[in-house]
Amino acid sequence: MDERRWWKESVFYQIYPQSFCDANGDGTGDIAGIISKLDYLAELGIDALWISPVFPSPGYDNGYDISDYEGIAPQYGTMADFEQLLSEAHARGLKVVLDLVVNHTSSEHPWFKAAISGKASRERAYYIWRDPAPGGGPPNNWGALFGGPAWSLDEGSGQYYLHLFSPQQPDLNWENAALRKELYAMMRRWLDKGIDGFRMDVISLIAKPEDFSSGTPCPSGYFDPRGRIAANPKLHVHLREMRKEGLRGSGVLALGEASATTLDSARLLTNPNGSELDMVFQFEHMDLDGGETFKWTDRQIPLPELKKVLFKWQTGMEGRGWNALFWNNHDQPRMISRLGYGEQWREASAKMLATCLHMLKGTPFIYQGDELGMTNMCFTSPEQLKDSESRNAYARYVGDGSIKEADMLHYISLKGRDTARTPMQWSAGAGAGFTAGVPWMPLNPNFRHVNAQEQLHRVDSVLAFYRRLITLRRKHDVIVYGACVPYAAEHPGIFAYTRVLGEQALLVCCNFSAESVHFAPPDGFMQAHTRLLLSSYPQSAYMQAAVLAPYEAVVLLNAPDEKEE
Ligand code: TEU
Repeated sequence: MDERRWWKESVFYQIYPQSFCDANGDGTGDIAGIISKLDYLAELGIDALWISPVFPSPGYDNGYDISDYEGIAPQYGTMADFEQLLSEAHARGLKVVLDLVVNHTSSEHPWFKAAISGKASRERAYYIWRDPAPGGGPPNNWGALFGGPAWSLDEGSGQYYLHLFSPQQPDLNWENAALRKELYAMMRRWLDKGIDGFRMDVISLIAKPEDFSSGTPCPSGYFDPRGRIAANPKLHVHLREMRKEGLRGSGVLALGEASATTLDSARLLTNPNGSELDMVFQFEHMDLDGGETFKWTDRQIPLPELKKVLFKWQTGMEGRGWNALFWNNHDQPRMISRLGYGEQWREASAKMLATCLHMLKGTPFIYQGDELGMTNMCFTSPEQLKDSESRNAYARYVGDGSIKEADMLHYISLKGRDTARTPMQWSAGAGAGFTAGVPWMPLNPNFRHVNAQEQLHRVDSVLAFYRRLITLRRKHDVIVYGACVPYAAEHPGIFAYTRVLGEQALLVCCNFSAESVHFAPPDGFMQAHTRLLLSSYPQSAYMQAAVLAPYEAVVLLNAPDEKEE
């Protein structure tokens, strides 16, 4: 069995602070708002919080452009507020994991300001500079993720600096030992405050390869260098050093956002001896409806491909590493909407998707609002868009006439990053209970019927279902440590698998269709000691007739030695 670790046995909850809860009425969420909801979170049953960045930032990328690693942005509160959040979370048994963005800083960070002031500055080498291409222009054809080239010109020196995301997010040069030392010291200061770990933003991209040559362009017109960068073996060298010096060895959670990472690399990154990271988010299943190369379509994720990718990661990581499991985050649309499930099936499909995810092997992450069955936003005007990726894409493709305005808004509502960043829906009242002021981004109009207040005391609510699901994880080791074995992998409408740990076995069957489906269990799952551990419906016909209702998920348990509670 894998070694027991607290973060394997936990359910995490991601807070996007800007949209979580606004205590001071300025329309933007804040730390005091998070504190006010800690009881709600503790009652949900989660174990740990991942808090998206709350550091000072010009906000070009909603805090993923940090201008001071050691402070708290005034819009969120003060360091004293943060310390209170930490101690109140700990008092409720909740661990706190901070978002750490060390692939790049903000262009407003004092390091970058010094670096761009002249070639002689000490911090110049903290960033990545290249001379123009021989004929002039950027050094290669690499594209930035938020549009345009990955290089911007520093007119003073005539050199270009690298930015994989936006020009306001210059990439740090991890080859520079003085920079690494500063970063590790900063991490240790946060650990000294008592945080429990870091979620490390695009950590797979910190080690830039020596090969800075151009590559084959994507439909955007640029080469996407992320695969090449993530494959650089130097990444593992840096992470081992970071583990020793920044994290002071094991014990502190290092959760990596590993975009463009292969299975082989993820096995190294999360190898069980803990020398690098503990677990990673991989994105292969998120890329199935367009990927990062061209997401502005209405293509949907085909279930057979979704299963294929997730099973590859389930079986491929078995005994070799650890997966972080997620359907949603602040960069991804809501999975219910992404799969095209309408209002009629919203609650049923929310419960089914939750079951499917939480029963896989790995650590499940709930993104704020998942537990209510929140959906994508339907944007009707470009003025409503806040995210630079969507705004830039809108300007480019509507601007050059390649995509019609209404179509682009539709694609952005389906796939853009703003669509899951609408404020948390706490109640049907003014401001959805999120704010007493004017919310920083539009509320999803469905807050009047999709909200926490309505679900708190309703026994068949999505929220109540999440509580049951989370409780199960604590009771059955097989949910945490059982190996995942795909079942009926070719079935077009059902996502099914078993989990096996010694004598214990689970069968998980999830109906991804709006039809009732007869679906026979594998041998050994209709024994005297088989019981229905969970169904997402109040009454299930599965044990009697092997029939799954539309979007029903069931979990069966074979536990010969276990007594019925
Ligand atoms: O995201 C990195 C990343 O590569 C993707 O998640 C990407 O933002 C998305 O697929 C674009 O469609 C991280 C953060 O989670 C994101 O919010 C930041 O904008 C980005 O890094 C830069 O810091």
